[in-house]
Amino acid sequence: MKKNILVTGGAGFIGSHLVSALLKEHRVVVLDNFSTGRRSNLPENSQLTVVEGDVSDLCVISQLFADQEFDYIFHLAAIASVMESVEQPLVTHQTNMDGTIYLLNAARTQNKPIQRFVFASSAAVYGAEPTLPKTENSPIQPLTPYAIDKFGSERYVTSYSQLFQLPVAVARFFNVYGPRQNPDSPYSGVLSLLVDAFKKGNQADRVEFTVYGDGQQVRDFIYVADVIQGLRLLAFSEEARDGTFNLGTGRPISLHEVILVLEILTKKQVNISYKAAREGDIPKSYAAITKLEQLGFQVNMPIEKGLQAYLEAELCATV
Ligand code: NAD
Ligand code: UD2
Repeated sequence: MKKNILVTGGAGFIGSHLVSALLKEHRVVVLDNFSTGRRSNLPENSQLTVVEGDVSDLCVISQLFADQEFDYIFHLAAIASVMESVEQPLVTHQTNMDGTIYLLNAARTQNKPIQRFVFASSAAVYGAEPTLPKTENSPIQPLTPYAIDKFGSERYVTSYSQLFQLPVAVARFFNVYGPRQNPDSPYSGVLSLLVDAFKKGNQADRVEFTVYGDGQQVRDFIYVADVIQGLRLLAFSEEARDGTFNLGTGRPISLHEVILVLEILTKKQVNISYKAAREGDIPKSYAAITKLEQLGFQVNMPIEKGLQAYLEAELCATV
């Protein structure tokens, strides 16, 4: 049966992929203030309603829930830039934490019982603590206002399940990549910057790129379609109820190795300029995903396949 599903931040990079997937079976309402999201990320679809509004505006949330009730909520709206949270902690806190509380409260007080409230958290909650791989029980060490608000929100989400029996699930995203990721800031995801460099250097044999540090830093890059697979499991499987899950691939790869894969796929060379490692850069981060796998998750898009799909979407004619 068709469900009515709210996706906050649904016009953004990850949200828009989720919306397209959900629309195959359900009605979807997107709440987005279009600060980084774009209308053009969303499909034309009679089952989709787009509400322009701010999750940190209590009047917006109250009106939205007065107008209709939801079966599921995916809460992805956030100021996703860590740098912005460092520069403007008060403003980002309003979206990244107050917005979560407003939504949780609206979810618990609507008449119809919510079937799942899924919250988009981040591997940033693990901070620089070196234990690897990161399991959901690894030490938490949030180092920035962004990470602190993500962890605070997580705690609110899980406390709403304990105090009010709201069915919830928390997803800790690792490094997500794929089409529609915005490469416009120097702090955008490294793969969006790399693919953008290939786009710009399209006609040349060599592509220019700056690596901060020695290129040996390790990440767990997960293709956006696999993130959507994980989010659906967190919402629709009974076993995910009230759990916290890493959403990664469990397959670490260094920046140098990723660049090599891109060179092989595009048959172009990257001319790397090295600069000092960014302050606070984490040398290695990757997920243990046993918990997610127990829900039936499989990595469908390992890095070679994911990068190929990403390049095809962004550079279509040239790859
Ligand atoms: P994004 O910036 O593309 O998406 C965020 C969306 O939220 C945008 O559409 C934006 O317009 C909207 N938004 C921001 N503030 C809002 C507000 N106050 N009210 C309503 N809408 C608002 O970023 P993304 O990469 O798609 O991130 C989605 C979620 O995943 C975020 O919560 C982010 O923190 C989390 N996350 C992303 C990554 C990643 O690798 N991309 C990693 C960890 C966590
Ligand atoms: C990710 C998140 C960040 C925060 C952090 C917590 C993204 C985009 N960033 O940062 O929000 O949650 O995890 O751990 O999801 N790099 C280069 N050249 C560039 C850009 C980046 O060498 O032009 C390096 C960068 O220094 C880092 C690596 O590439 O070592 C990955 O960078 P990133 O910003 O994509 O992701 P990360 O893990 O640092």
